Amino acid sequence: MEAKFVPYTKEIFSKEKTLERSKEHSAYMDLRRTVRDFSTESISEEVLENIVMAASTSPSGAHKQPWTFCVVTNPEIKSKIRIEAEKEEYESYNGRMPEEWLEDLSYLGTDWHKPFLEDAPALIIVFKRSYEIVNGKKRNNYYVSESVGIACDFLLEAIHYCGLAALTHTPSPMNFLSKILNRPENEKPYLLIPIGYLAKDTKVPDLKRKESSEVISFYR
Ligand code: IYR
Repeated sequence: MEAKFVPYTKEIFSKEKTLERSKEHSAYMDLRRTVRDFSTESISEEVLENIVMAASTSPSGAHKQPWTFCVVTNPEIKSKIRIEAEKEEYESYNGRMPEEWLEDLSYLGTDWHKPFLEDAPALIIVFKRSYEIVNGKKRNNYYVSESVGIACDFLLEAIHYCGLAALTHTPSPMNFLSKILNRPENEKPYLLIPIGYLAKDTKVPDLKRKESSEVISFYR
């Protein structure tokens, strides 16, 4: 395909405004928390679609957009997912995860029970597509994990912006999702994201984020 460029511009702010916006945005992002308690209040399909389309604006290797977002609101499918996830998680919490891992998780208070998989009005299951079939032939995608990871980040930010909450859930292993959702061979489950409004009286772990000095090294 021949390169074709089109004009592009976006709003430019003064230095002061740039600083103000950087502070505002950082504080706003700091308000996002991972939650595990969702209200059963529904979310419209239009909202869900807009959130996914925001995620799909993410950059990707060779602009292949190597992702599929399965949006599950069907209660029977959610139940099936919960049953299979809990089977795997039961095994993980009872022998598959080493002591050190369980110790690192203990402050989260998690166990193999996953009620949020039914309570949350929607589950977004993100699949990564390692290749495409074009005219009967395999065509590679590139930097698939990085691309899909960034798209999930956009998804989480869109969810936060709408006043909704989410959990980045990775039942392990996740192959059961491919079966339940009948996904093609070129797709592998990447992340399961329950999304919804906060349940009343939601509590989150009292965690602290790292200081800037712990996460940034400036090379001036
Ligand atoms: N997947 C399990 C365990 C778990 C692992 C990590 I790393 C977490 O940050 C949280 C949980 C579960 O969902 O309970």
